[in-house]
Amino acid sequence: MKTKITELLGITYPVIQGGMAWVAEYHLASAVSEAGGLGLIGAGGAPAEFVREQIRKAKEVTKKPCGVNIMLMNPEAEGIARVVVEEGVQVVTTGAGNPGKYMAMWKEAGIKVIPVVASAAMAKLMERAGADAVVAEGMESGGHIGQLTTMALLPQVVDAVAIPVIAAGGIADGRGFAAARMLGAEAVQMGTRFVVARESIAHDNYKKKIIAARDIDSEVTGMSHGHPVRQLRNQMTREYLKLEKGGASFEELEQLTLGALRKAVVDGDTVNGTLMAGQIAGMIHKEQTCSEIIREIMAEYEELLKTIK
Ligand code: TUI
Repeated sequence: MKTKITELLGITYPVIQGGMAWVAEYHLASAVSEAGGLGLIGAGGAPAEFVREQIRKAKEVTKKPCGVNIMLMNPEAEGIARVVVEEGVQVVTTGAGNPGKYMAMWKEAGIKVIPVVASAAMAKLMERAGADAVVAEGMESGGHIGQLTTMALLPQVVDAVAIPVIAAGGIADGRGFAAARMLGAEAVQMGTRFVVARESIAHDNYKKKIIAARDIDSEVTGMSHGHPVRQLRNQMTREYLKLEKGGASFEELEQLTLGALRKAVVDGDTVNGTLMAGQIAGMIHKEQTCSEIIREIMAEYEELLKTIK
């Protein structure tokens, strides 16, 4: 399937895997790239040298390019920004901030830069700064989110910029893919569905929680201090939201979530861990390989096209 994004990135299918902290290690990233999409190594809060190792391991197992997602709130973001240049990474996506100060360095190294944005204004800013494309991420997504839904955000970003737009948030099957294409997206990015991929190293307990989740099972914590994070409801979110409602300070709330993503992904702690997942968790019913996921979505899309005039 040809779109501006498959052309830009040299991939077979316009499907990008979200750069999920702890989950998106080289195993998942290489599997998505091997399956014809674009896999990303999610740097999350990791040290720069860990990211370098991940990039090298990905290169050992696939000849296809894997990108790196840099979470800009990570204090090590600057070091990681240099590592991607040193290791010859071809695609970088960024999240949770403005990557403006790294843009010149990345462009000079020939890296394709794709910032994740949550508003049309940010998309315009990124285009002016030299971005090759943007991911417009709606608040249906898991993890750190903005304020707008994909349905409202995506067409406004598409109208605001001339560079290709990738849709994220609330997309997990061929219907979502088709809807995103109709709203002007040249590709989709999916996170939650890939957490449950066979090649994802996420703990089985976490995968099972996503598979068991219903449409209404996610909560947004941290809204009061400007760091909204979508995750599945559990004891931790109940405690967090109770404290937050009572006016708890940022520091107090931070104590509750310190290391909680690792607890969920690595230890399988579904009680105190942060089970980041999008609103579409309710439509994910089984573990599949990355190749099965991508092929299924493409097949559903092709079938859908036959039903519309
Ligand atoms: O970054 C994400 N999602 C994430 S990052 C993350 S790591 C984390 N771990 C523990 C607690 C909290 C976070 C988990 N999920 N998505 C991309 C994204 N970027 N969504 C929204 C934005 C965004 C928001 C504001 C991008 C730019 C922006 O601009 C602000 C500015 O600096 O102007």
